[in-house]
Amino acid sequence: MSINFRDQNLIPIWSKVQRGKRLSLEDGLALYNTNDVIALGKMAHFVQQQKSGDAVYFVLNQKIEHTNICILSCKFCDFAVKKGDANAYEMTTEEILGKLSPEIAEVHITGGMPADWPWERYVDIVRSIHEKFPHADVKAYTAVEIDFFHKKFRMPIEEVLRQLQAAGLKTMPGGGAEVFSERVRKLLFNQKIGAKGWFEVHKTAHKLGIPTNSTMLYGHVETLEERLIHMIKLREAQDETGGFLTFIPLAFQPGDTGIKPTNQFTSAIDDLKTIAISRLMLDNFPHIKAYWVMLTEEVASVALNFGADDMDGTVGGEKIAHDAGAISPMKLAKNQIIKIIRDAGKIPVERDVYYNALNVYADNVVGKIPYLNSVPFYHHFEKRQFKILPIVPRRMGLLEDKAQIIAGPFSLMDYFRQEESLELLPFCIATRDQVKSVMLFSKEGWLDLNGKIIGITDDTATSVRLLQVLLEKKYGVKATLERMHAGVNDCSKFDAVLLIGDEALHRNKHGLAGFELVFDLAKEWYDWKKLPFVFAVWAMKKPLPEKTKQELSSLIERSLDMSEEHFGEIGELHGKRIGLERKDVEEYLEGFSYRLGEREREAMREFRRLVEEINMINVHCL
Ligand code: V47
Repeated sequence: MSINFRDQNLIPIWSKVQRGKRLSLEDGLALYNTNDVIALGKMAHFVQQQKSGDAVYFVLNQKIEHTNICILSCKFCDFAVKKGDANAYEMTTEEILGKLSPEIAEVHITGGMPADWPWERYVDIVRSIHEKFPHADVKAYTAVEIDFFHKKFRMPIEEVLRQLQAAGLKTMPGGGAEVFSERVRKLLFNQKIGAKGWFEVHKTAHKLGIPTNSTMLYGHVETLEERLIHMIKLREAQDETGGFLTFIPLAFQPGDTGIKPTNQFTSAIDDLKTIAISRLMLDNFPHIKAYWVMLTEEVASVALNFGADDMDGTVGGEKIAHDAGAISPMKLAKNQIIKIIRDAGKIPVERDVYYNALNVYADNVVGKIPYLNSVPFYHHFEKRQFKILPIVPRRMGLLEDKAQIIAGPFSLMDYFRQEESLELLPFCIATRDQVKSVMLFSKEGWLDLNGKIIGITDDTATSVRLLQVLLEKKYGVKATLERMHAGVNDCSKFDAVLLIGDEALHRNKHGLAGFELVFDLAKEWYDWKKLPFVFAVWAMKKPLPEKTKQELSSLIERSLDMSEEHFGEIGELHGKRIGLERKDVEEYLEGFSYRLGEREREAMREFRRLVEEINMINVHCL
């Protein structure tokens, strides 16, 4: 991709971005100081496309702000009041449940911190929602609230989180981060936890398998340098835990806070720069959210081509921003969100709290397995009328069942299940002998796994069956398999863990603490059968016009041909995020066969026979 730069200072930064190199604080400042906003947006859009293809996510969600009574008095907040205030309110659990409906997929809970609520009341809110609306994932309580519970109820942070997790808490929102600057904290929120406390809560949550979000409140008294330091601190924490799902820049709503004498909102240029710069700085964050409630619908729409791949959701019941004068509508209907995303040229993807795609609302969607081993299919792919949706293998199969995807490298098991409605293209993801990215990390040898519990990544449809075949047919062992959720998990409770894709590749090189033994499933298969293993095959929905099939095949063929000459270039761009050198990537990609030949077909037949023997051919989940 080429960009016409008006600001020459951006050229060395673009060169870094294209080579997957990290940006520094100085780079960030150069980006904030540029007037070449279009070039900045294009750079961010390049990274956005690498991470999310054409997808923009949204969720059907409801905000619950259970009370506005708060013992703190943060200067930027127009929402909080003191007990006895005429506007003070406290919701009962029944009132909260009354705000929800069965189609809601995410309940976002955050509120004031009153002096007199007992601990059980907070747990009861989470438990009641989880029990009454099991399909609604609970995203509850900011780090500030968790820290408040820890101090008020004299429980370690870990215990607070464990109890909430047991009640049904799935993820945590990113609020309360404000700006990680002691200077700003003393000026605006001196009673609140600072960076140290905020990170302690989030890292503890990640350790327990609770993914979290992150925010930055900008546009008040902070400097540009403080914003960038904030992003760099988040990036470092993400390197450590990998537990953050998204970053949400929150544009300050001045309201009656009196912080800004002229009560100005942030400008659209500042908002778009902040979205784009966060996409470029936070190279290890999967998502950047354009929170339309604070940005306005118009700025959020443009942000979808400036680095943001996430629009939050319908957001019923929001008060924090609206009490501070936000001019966005109180609730954005689903169809309006879909229209905004489509008009931006993107695929509207309805998601759950973990960013699993539940439904897509676009035509001509082609799936992309978001792992390094699939890059050769897409690195030089010219999209034409197709739109690209990165999606893990099992979820791709689920969308294929709903006919929401027209083609993709389907997991072999999904191809077996759906064979009638699919037509094979001559491409696959198959290993020759080893794979390095479908790995069982174990505390025990194979034979000792009998009767043990194995954690299974949520991503897999085929590797899990290969594992079952190996356990039962090669080793004569039966274990209990338990699905993990997307994002960080607490693996310590399992005897072994099956990981696939880039996470497995990373762990294969750097280890998974507590799991001494590492087994490569393709190697186990090869040593046993002397056959390659086919993990995925390209297929297209029947009946699609012959012309579409021809076009797709030739676009894939062309990308493969060009990529096979340039595995080193792919290594340069993608290696660092997985912790691999350029030569590791070259070696890894050379281990795959991307074209479906006779050996691969034979391997498919043999695997199918074994899966049928263990009676698992049509079983969807565990
Ligand atoms: O922590 C308070 C901010 C946050 C104002 O995790 C204000 O998905 C602007 O964190 N102007 C709460 N912001 C909201 C929040 C959030 C929102 C959307 C999604 C997610 C998520 C999290 O709102 C507070 C504070 O930083 N805030 N007052 C104001 N006047």
